Amino acid sequence: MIRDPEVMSGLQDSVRRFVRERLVPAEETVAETDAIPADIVRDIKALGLFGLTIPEAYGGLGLTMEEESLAMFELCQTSPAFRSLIGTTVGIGSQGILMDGTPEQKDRWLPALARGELIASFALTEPESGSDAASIRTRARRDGEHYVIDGAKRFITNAPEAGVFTLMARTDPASKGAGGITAFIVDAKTPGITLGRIDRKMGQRGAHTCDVLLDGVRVPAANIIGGVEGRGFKTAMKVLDKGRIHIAAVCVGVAERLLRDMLRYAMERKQFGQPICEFQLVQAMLADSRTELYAARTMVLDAARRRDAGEDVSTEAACCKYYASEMVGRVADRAVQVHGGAGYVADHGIERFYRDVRLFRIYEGTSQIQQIVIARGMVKAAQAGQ
Ligand code: COS
Repeated sequence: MIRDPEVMSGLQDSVRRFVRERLVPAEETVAETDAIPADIVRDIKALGLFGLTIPEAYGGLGLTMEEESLAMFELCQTSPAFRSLIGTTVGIGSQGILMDGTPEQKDRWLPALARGELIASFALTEPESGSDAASIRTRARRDGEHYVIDGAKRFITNAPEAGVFTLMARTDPASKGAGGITAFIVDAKTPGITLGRIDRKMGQRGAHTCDVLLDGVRVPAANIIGGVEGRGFKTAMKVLDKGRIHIAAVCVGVAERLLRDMLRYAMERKQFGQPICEFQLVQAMLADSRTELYAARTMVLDAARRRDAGEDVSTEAACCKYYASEMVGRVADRAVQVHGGAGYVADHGIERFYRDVRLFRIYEGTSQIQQIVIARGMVKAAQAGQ
């Protein structure tokens, strides 16, 4: 749903200009220094990008899913690290509070998140619990008006920058599955929290992940998202449903950029006396990429519109994440191929994107998890006679 086409197209224009004028020229610096320059972080805040999905009542832009997807199509036509800075606040880090939080929790946290003063991070994965999210071991034990949390979280995006965590912990040790899990809002400054060293990753330099270790971390009982124990797994799954459409939109944005670079190179580069875009085998790579990108873009917008209309899009969100993340992997591979030797050396940035996009098939649920979610959704719908 697009609420006001004129406002939306103004937002798309300003993000497009920002990407072209500020972010693309900084890509190399970010890759070399593994950091986003402070002046760019300041401009990202000033543009209101941290508040994209936080309702206007809390100082954000309150974008619908369709609007958010269109914004991501633009913002992600550059290194994914820039999106990652706002990604956990716009997406999985804040959405639990937004979807299931109490009015007091929303008042307390959302305005600072919308302004970018606080970065929110989503802490679900653990050393022994990745795809099997219901098996988390991090324990939260009630102690008067507090819970004491002990455990370890792994690969937590933006943990080094986070001011607050949406953190899933087991409050009922008797229940080994999803029902014993509770979602907490954890202030990152709480004593007992330590961070591991920043992970050295294959790509996405400038976006940081690390372990979050919790040792006797006292969190007020009032910080249980929604105030009720045992609902944390469902909160996390709902957050991921939305997050998967978001990541699919991110993949579409990055693929747009790669395809544009690929086409430009194919039109400029001459071999055998003519631009290589005249060769049918190169055309096949361009055409396959355009076709798959178009399909992914259309899927994302369809799922986003359905979600905005109030439909349960768990299955469609998984379809989008699965297809778009695999699609951008193929497009990046063809981009390297069309660039040939120039794609393999670091100068053109193509090999950097090739490494960057590999993550999309893994985080917020691997492709294999998306396949499981899709097939289960099909069976469930068939059983319900839909
Ligand atoms: N929305 C709301 N509730 C949901 C849900 C969703 N999308 N998906 C599952 N649930 C509910 C189920 O209805 C069930 O509730 P009841 O016990 O009341 O019936 C409960 O949650 C448990 O669901 P289920 O039995 O399907 O859980 P599983 O342990 O089988 O796990 C998968 C399901 C595999 C889909 C889940 O563990 C998953 O998504 N894993 C990947 C995690 C991930 O993406 N990690 C990335 C790290 S975060 S960047």
